[in-house]
Amino acid sequence: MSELAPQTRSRVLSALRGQRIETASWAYGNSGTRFKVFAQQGVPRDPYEKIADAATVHRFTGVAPSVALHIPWDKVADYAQLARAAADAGIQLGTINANVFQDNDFMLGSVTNPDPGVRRKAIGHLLECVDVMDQTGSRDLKLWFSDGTNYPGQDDVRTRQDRLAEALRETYDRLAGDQRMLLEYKLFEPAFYMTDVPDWGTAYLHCTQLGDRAQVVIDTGHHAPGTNIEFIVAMLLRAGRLGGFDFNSRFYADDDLMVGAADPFQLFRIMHEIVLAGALDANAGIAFMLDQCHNIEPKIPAVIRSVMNVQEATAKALLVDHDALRAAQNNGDVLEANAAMMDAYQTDVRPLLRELREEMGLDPDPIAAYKRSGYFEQIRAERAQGQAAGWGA
Ligand code: PSV
Ligand code: MN
Ligand code: MN
Repeated sequence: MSELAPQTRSRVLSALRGQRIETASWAYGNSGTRFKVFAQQGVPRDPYEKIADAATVHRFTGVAPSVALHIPWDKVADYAQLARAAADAGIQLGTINANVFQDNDFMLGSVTNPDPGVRRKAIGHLLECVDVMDQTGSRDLKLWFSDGTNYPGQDDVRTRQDRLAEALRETYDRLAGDQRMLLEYKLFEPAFYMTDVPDWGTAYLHCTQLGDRAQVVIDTGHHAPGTNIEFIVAMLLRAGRLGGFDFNSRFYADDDLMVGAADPFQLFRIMHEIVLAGALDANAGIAFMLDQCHNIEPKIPAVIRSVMNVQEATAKALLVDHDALRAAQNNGDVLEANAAMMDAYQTDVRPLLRELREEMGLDPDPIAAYKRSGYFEQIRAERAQGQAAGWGA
């Protein structure tokens, strides 16, 4: 990295210092596939212990100061007390994720269910999540609906959209102050024929009908293979409707593997669009969240690795020479334009990130520092029996 111009170096370091990545409470608990949940030692037994693990990730990375909750997986009697516990541990409670997909009543859908009583129950949960936000001080409510149908003709597509719009409207109108609604889309699963919010276009349409504080969230695992996700990023940025990301990796479907593990180049291309739009800064309002499950790998180091992968992709994106890129684009120089991207992508940014961590008073190697810290030995001894995360519960 020694050839970096001093101005570039300080610009990149300062942007990386300001980066914020939110981890997910459910990543710290047991999880698995529909075939088996492998229990791990030392996993959290309650939301307080999930917060302690998230705070540990922040302690070693310095850029993960908040943790997202999933309700009711993280249900507690007193959310204000939970927020205080988080503050005492040096982090904040972040996005509140609603869960209207794990109740028998929701077999035919939650907010799009043909039964008005079931729809009322689902909306009641969404409103309850806003009550939680009032107590935790969270800005964002993240909504993902498993709603859809398995067979053609099972229900009426447009009527279901009307029901969805009604539920979103009632929830949106309950938001106050700077609270936002993030609407997440997913191509399929668990619905196999038609999902009610399958793509960014559907999410975008609903958001524009609601108001400025309704924004689309992109989960990187929720697309058909080969989808150009960075194009979606660019489109939503241009429309002022990108609320955030659920980062993870997929080889096949919604695999929820560590971000940057399957396709680090895609992650770089996504971060390039973010940097180009000046949207990395926390003030830009894009929430960079992890939505992952660590079924077979130790959880805390896996989350640390994921945070580092996002940092590496971001550092490379920050190194793209925009002047050279624009000049090549304007000259129609295809190869030089591509070279500007590839030169940045192929740079080894790990020395720069080690330097950043030293400047921040952190160990340059967060995973080695975590392993040396004795934290795992401590939680293994203290937490005799772990609680399964939502997916495995
Ligand atoms: C659905 O697949 C999803 O991506 C939503 O964000 C859920 O809230 C989350 O997974 C839970 O892991
Ligand atoms: Mn997600
Ligand atoms: Mn998902």
